[in-house]
Amino acid sequence: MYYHPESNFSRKIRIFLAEKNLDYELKEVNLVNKPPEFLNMSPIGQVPVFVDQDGTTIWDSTLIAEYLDETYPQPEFYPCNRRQRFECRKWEELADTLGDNIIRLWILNLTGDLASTYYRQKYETLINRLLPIFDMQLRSAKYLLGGETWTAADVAALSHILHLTV
Ligand SMILES: N[C@@H](CCC(=O)N[C@@H](CS)C(=O)NCC(=O)O)C(=O)O
Repeated sequence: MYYHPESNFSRKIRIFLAEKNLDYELKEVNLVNKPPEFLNMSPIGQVPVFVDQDGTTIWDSTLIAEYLDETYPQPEFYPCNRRQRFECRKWEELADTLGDNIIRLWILNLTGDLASTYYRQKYETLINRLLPIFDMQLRSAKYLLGGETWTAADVAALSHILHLTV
């Protein structure tokens, strides 16, 4: 898997790989100076990118997560039931939107761009709007879908929210 150690989206897939007990090799990508071979694999130019043993190459964490769950189903992270699966995808998407804004704010703080008040406010506003939605959902249940086990939605939320602490 092509990744970056400080990438929350890479963390999401590392959790999947670990939970599914799959052997894998990590290749760190220089995100400041992206190598051409990486850009050839990833049209979006972002980590994670997963390359399976047969050469199947997938970019975008949600596509990778779905591919892993279909190809290596144990344990399952997406419910089989259509309605439940949709709920799971909805919470995963919301978590990833939170993750997008957390990583953008993190990069902004890292680069210390003083002309960035507009973007800082934009990211902070969205983060502050989304966090209570997760908080509310988890007040009455241990997991986002309310069941007995975690799903892809919880893996995504955990990966991104953990980034707020680094
Ligand atoms: N939608 C993508 C987002 C991935 C993403 O934002 N990756 C960040 C690191 S956490 C990245 O590679 N940033 C480098 C860049 O955008 O140039 C996914 O789910 O994989």
